Amino acid sequence: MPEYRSDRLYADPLAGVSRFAFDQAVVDVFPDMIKRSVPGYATIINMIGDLAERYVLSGSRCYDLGCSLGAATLAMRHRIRATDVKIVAVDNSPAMIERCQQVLAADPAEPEVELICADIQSLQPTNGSMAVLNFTLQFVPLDQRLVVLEQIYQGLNPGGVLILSEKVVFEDQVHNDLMIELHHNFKRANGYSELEIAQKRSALEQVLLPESLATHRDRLRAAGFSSVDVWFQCFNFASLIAIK
Ligand code: GEK
Repeated sequence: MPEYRSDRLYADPLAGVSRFAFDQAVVDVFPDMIKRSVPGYATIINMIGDLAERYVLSGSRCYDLGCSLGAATLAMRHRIRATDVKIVAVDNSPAMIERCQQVLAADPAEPEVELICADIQSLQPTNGSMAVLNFTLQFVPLDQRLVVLEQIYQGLNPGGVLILSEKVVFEDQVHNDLMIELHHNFKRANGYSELEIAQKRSALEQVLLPESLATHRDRLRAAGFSSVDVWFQCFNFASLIAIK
């Protein structure tokens, strides 16, 4: 299994903070980075497994869109009880895909996983019973997000489910500031310094574009989903379930 380092990417003062990218340096620290940065990440991954057991039907496909190192793929793979299922895992970062390939090769479980290095905007799912966008849509340009959700909706079978997890913003400014502060406290408690928090925040500006829960609910309904709501939230991180 690959070895991972702890995340110190923003620990030293940088002359200029460049735009955040999912490159080799991020891949090398990714499991530590996401666990220490996203409140509830482990719970969400576990629940993706629970939902896979419940929703994935025999003879269908599952999609992990923006799969990174395959955490959601593995959660689904280990919990699917249906037979003749294929998981399609997609990411547009070659460094992520290369490492994910190693992670999957070390995992002997069924079902089959097809790993694709591509932009999720160019992928048309088919015969899906479950799709996962676990903190991926937030990196897709705003004007492309509805098209991505429409493609997923088209590719799901009736009764199929989409899990959409996102960093979110709140319309009430006081509440929004409080959620940001509580998230920063979470990062401090996990060992990140003020400098690390500030430099990472600046790297993600213009790259990770969060929206409100109302915007996500409205867009999921506009894409066609009939049942849409939040099942998990911790501060400004939330996950929605949308059922076709
Ligand atoms: C997890 N889901 O561990 N097409 C394909 N991949 C993309 C695109 C795109 N347009 N934009 C971003 N990505 C994972 C965590 S991380 C979330 C997801 C985070 C990919 C990008 O390369 C990265 O691997 C992933 O989406 C986002 O459950 O780091 O905050």
